[in-house]
Amino acid sequence: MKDLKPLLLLASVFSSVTADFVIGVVTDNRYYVSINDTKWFTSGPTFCNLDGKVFSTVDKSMTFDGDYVYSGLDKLGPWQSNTFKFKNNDTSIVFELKSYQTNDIPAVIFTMNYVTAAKGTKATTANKTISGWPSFNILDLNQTVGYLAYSADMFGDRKKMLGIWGPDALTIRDGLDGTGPIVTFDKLGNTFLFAPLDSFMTTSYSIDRDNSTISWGTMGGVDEIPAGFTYSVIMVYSDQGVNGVFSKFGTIMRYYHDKNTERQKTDVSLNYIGYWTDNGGYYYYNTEPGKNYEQTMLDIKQYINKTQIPYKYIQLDSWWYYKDTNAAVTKWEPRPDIFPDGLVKVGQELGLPLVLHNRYWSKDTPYAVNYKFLKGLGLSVPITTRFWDFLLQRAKAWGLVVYEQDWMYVQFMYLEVMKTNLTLATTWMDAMAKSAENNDVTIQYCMAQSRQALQSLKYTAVTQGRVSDDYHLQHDQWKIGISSLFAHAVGVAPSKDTFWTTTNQPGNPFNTTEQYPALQTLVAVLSTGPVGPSDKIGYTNKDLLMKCCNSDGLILKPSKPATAINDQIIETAFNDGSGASGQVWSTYTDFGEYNKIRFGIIMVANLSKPYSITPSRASLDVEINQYPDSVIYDSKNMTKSASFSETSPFTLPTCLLNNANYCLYYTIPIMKRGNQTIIIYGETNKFVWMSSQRVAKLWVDDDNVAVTLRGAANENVTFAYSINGVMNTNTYTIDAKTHCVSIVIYSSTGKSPIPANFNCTNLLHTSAKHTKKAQPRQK
Ligand SMILES: *[C@@H]1O[C@H](CO)[C@@H](O)[C@H](O)[C@H]1NC(C)=O
Ligand SMILES: *[C@@H]1O[C@H](CO)[C@@H](O)[C@H](O)[C@H]1NC(C)=O
Ligand SMILES: *[C@@H]1O[C@H](CO)[C@@H](O)[C@H](O)[C@H]1NC(C)=O
Ligand SMILES: *[C@@H]1O[C@H](CO)[C@@H](O)[C@H](O)[C@H]1NC(C)=O
Ligand SMILES: *[C@@H]1O[C@H](CO)[C@@H](O)[C@H](O)[C@H]1NC(C)=O
Ligand SMILES: *[C@@H]1O[C@H](CO)[C@@H](O)[C@H](O)[C@H]1NC(C)=O
Ligand SMILES: *[C@@H]1O[C@H](CO)[C@@H](O)[C@H](O)[C@H]1NC(C)=O
Ligand SMILES: *[C@@H]1O[C@H](CO)[C@@H](O)[C@H](O)[C@H]1NC(C)=O
Ligand SMILES: *[C@@H]1O[C@H](CO)[C@@H](O)[C@H](O)[C@H]1NC(C)=O
Ligand SMILES: *[C@@H]1O[C@H](CO)[C@@H](O)[C@H](O)[C@H]1NC(C)=O
Ligand SMILES: *[C@@H]1O[C@H](CO)[C@@H](O)[C@H](O)[C@H]1NC(C)=O
Ligand SMILES: CC(=O)N[C@H]1CO[C@H](CO)[C@@H](O)[C@@H]1O
Repeated sequence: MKDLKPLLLLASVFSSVTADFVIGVVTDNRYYVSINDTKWFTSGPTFCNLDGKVFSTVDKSMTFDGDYVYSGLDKLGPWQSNTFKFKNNDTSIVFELKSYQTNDIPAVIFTMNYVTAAKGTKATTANKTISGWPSFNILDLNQTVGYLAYSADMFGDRKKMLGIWGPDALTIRDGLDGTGPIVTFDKLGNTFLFAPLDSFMTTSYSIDRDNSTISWGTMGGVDEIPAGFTYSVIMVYSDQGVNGVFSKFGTIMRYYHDKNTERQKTDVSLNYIGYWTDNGGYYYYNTEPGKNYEQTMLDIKQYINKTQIPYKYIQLDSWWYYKDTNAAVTKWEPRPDIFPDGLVKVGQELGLPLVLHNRYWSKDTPYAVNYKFLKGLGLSVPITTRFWDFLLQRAKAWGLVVYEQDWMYVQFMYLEVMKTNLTLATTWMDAMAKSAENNDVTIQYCMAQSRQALQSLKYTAVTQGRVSDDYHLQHDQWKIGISSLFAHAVGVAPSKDTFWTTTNQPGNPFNTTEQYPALQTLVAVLSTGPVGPSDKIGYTNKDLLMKCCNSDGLILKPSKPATAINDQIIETAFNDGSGASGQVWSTYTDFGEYNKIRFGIIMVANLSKPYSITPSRASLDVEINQYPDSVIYDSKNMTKSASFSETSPFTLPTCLLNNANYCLYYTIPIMKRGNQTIIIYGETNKFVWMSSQRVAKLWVDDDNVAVTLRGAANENVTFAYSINGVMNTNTYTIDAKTHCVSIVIYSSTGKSPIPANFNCTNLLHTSAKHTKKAQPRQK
């Protein structure tokens, strides 16, 4: 590589604490990425298929009409580009490498632009790509760099791979089902993430295992490209490890695609607990002895009434509609043997809005008479908004609020034309999401591939996604700390799926037990996604479950999903004892817009040896300038506390599943006012001590420390704080008129900083707007 003389350093140096990230471009379409003078990536061959031939820089059948340097300003900021123009006969293609002149966007974007139409582009197999841009050599970096590659469905969780970058990385899955974000990292925090920036449904990467290269491009089945088509791949850098890079990537992607996550705030299933009947649930294809499903659902309702568990919706899985012999749905309508009185009536009797599950469509669906469906292998796919309008509007009369689209990946993989047509997959997904938006329904994606997860950046309606296998199908499906990183980045709340709150549930269809009900409940709460138990009637541990919520069933949750810390990911990749040997996840709740006050949570499970943690190792310093001096508490022993800062690490002890389920730690900023040291613990009888759902406002300035709590009318809230080490734990009753109660912990003036008429009613998360039942449509 000695001859690599930079012609131009683009955006060149992104300075960071640990290193300088340099993207260098040399003449003739060659580029590299280095950290502190060590090249992590050097360019592989640029190529593209045209007229049945492969044009490549390797055999010089692809050459460029010079290197052009441009600069400009786009949505992300000021940029500079190196541009290479290739021409063959009438076809003209531009390859662009763009970087940003600001440390806010430590990213490089590679774009391939077909200026004119191209024909005869398809590759030898659909898994390959029809072009290579960017393309990198998979270098042997002497065991210093690890990787994490998301692959297959469940947001890339199902076949994700971690290992050491270099020859071992050649086993990374690629192609149509394999492609997902790839993250590479060293042990110091230097991290790069690669993912498509757009054209999600048609962009893949392909690994050339003979030549040790990885190339991004349009999927191999596409044989024709219209003039003006482009795709881009983004590479993002962070010196804060995998958590840091996903945070940057997410911020950039959500902004670039205008992903509006506000709809999550009014999605009942993300804000309140609900009862589930999906795979792993007690009543999944299982009714009460001698009863049909309608009677069983009413028994469940009666149990809810009796126990006063404040469920705010019910999920009905695939057992209620019509399917063919291929288990594909023919009619998405209630079967009379399931609901003899019909779903409108049952919906009314349940008195709760519904999350309704759906599968892939049958080739013989009668709906194909009136609406356009494309037929594939054992299934068919609807592609018009008109169809979804029909489907969703009718279901709203049953009480539908969330549409759960399962089997996302098969609808892409088992319809040949999806893999050859440049627009079809997007048309299919657009139609579903746009109709949901128009009908005020939200969507959960289930079994979604990475490309579909990324596509959800385009849709406000897609508020949630399943990020691991079905409950009870895989005993450790609760391990969502890695897939949640990806889901959160694309603005989707991760769902861990249903769970049981008690160990033994006699007569269950899985002939199994739940060894870790408390861990399951905790993981659901920390996910920020749905919290939906599926216990047998009479078998819910209400005390455990209600640690999730206020008395109204409102989930008290952190500001972002709990995610695996960098050192858990490093240990999984390197397997050399240098990281955390088990599950160590972190999350936090932020108060305040600009000067964030951050309360952290560290969850530990199955940790086989002690691990020393600091705020930065816990990624609690991501997205804030400085992590405040804090204390750390062990939830199992409140008298055990230690100071917690970069210079005061805390040693997490071994925490084995069978002994403890989990271990849980809380970090709390220390507030000093006058001669007082104030520590606000919060609601220590809930999983999340400090949640923005409970704490409507923290009044913190030089003269005051006060909190305003909100909740259900007359709800009693236990809230704790300490002053100079003296603990105050009291029960406060929420005012029925304002839905508030305030506690002044410190005031230098002796006066409360809280306006007398402060009213929490408008600040309450309310499901009212979306629980209203639509009127049944005229048939
Ligand atoms: C990069 O260089 C800086 C000094 O310039 C050094 O402090 C740092 O440890 C280096 N980082 C890596 C990843 O080598
Ligand atoms: C197109 O370019 C190829 C070289 O890539 C050449 O062999 C062929 O004759 C050209 N065809 C036309 C119609 O110009
Ligand atoms: C690879 O690592 C070993 C051990 O750390 C070191 O001795 C060797 O010089 C390194 N090789 C290269 C090419 O960096
Ligand atoms: C395509 O790639 C996937 C994932 O890497 C692999 O499982 C599958 O066998 C490949 N299919 C073909 C036809 O090569
Ligand atoms: C549940 O309670 C509500 C309100 O008291 C009542 O209207 C309903 O009939 C009860 N449902 C069942 C199934 O017991
Ligand atoms: C792709 O599918 C769309 C929608 O069915 C169709 O209009 C278009 O012609 C197809 N494109 C190609 C190249 O077949
Ligand atoms: C259920 O599991 C137990 C223990 O694994 C086994 O002994 C029993 O035969 C199983 N019963 C059924 C019906 O599968
Ligand atoms: C709690 O921690 C304190 C201080 O480390 C210790 O003395 C006490 O024994 C612990 N209590 C329990 C129940 O573990
Ligand atoms: C703290 O300061 C207040 C007045 O500012 C004083 O009344 C009080 O005694 C002091 N407390 C301690 C523990 O020093
Ligand atoms: C709250 O506590 C008070 C005092 O113990 C009690 O009177 C009231 O009924 C409680 N409220 C609720 C909703 O349980
Ligand atoms: C609080 O706000 C709600 C909604 O705006 C209003 O109905 C209620 O009267 C207010 N309560 C008080 C005590 O101001
Ligand atoms: C694109 C490319 O570099 N292909 C090469 C991969 O390796 C084989 C065997 O070494 C070569 O024949 C190809 O040219």
